[in-house]
Amino acid sequence: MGGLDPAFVREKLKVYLIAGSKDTSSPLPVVLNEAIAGGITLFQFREKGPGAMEGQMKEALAMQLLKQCRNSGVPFIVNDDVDLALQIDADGIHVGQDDEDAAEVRKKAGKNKILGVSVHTVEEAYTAVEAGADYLGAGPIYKTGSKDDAKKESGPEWITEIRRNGIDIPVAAIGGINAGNGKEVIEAGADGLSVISAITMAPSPYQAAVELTSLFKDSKSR
Ligand code: 3NM
Repeated sequence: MGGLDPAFVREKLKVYLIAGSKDTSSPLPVVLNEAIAGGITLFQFREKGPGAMEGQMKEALAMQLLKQCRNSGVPFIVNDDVDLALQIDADGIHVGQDDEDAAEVRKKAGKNKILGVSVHTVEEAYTAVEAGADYLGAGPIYKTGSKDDAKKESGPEWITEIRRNGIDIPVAAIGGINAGNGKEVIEAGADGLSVISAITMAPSPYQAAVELTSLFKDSKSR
């Protein structure tokens, strides 16, 4: 188990925006501001893929986004860059299976940072829990255009399978999720919906965030 109160983490996972500078057509800080106004509960800075920023440019953008999140009480997670996360004192770190080992990240980050781990098999899920993950990222639930090396989509059944195996730590579902299909994902047992394109590519990121938020108002969340 991770270091944080699972009830706190569960609350924060609900509408979880993930984005880097290449995921938006308007500047990312503008999209983030709209998404925050629309009610997102968590943000992950995922600066990856062709043309991604590095070094000082990446750090400067991270600092700017962190400030926006801090001003509005939205925790700020860094994807796969432990040094950056520690340097800017982010609220958490998310790692995939090909990134730094989660147990190592937990050691470096201490107990008080949120640690998320992407999992695609039940075994990976058990290992992530052992390593001290606060939440699991489970996907891709539906087909995604936002990750070049994404695995084949699993459907909401992947969430059901995690729960059936007795894993009850907070789970954020990811991959092709939007306001139209999010409800069935919550009903399958997900605590939160992680999205890139549903917000970053929406004509109104604000409206998209509002619609995702509203799914939790009439769904029975755990
Ligand atoms: N991780 P969208 S799928 C970043 O399966 C990421 O672990 C995935 O983007 C996984 O909401 C994915 O636009 C991309 O489909 C999600």
